Amino acid sequence: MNKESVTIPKTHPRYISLLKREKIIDGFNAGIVATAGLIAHGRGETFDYLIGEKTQDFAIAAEKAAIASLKLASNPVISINGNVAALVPDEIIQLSKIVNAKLELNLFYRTDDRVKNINELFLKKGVTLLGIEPDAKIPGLDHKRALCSKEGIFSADVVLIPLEDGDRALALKNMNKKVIAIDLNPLSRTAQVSDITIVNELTRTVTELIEIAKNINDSENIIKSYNNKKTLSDSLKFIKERLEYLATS
Ligand code: PTJ
Repeated sequence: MNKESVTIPKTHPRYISLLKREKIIDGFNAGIVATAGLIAHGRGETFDYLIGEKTQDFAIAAEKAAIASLKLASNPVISINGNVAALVPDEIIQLSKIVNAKLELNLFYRTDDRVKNINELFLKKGVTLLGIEPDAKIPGLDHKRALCSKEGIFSADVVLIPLEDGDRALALKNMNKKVIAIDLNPLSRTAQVSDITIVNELTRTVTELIEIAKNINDSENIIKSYNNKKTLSDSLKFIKERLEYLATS
């Protein structure tokens, strides 16, 4: 354990962001978050600054398309990694129930210890994750990150991948799945190859997805009119215009 003891006062102007950082550090100390998960989180914080640490319209459009796709799917699966387990374990369970999706552990940095720790975290919440004892492989990927479950990711038609690595996102696309990414970096390979890219922070996104799922109707039309190229373009334009405004005001 290598944890500095800090209490973040609620009055701190960046309280919410610091609380998420603490959850990631706690997750790291509990053997849930990968070392690289700390770096990934920091990169996410940077991009969150660029979009104003708020959900923007381009994210709402993608979130609606994501829920419409999950609801119409025949075998939807939500992929769980260390950062998801540390930041939104309860919310992701709630979302999976509302959209009838399976939850599958799928780690980039897969170790027996991390599998055990994340499995136990969810078991304590009454949820059995798929992918603990994998029985299939995502074709075209080397090493353990290809491991998956036949009844889950392997046979899924729609997969929600929060904070994914670009290679695996592409490998899932090559299996003809509809891929929904949550990624604050609109330039990442994951963001670029996915069918629906939610350029938004994970915690905000999952909370919003739950609310959208409760109220959505007209899923077919939402999907028909959704354009991911536009979402990515709108997110980059938003960042450009925001920086121009901040630089000149
Ligand atoms: O738990 P594991 O072993 O499966 O590993 C998980 C990580 C995230 C370490 C692994 O998938 C990885 O290395 O991912 P990358 O390639 O670092 O990509 C993570 C992406 O998520 C980056 O584009 C970040 O900007 C973005 N990101 C980080 N934190 C958040 C985020 N996006 C949304 N919300 C966040 N909180």
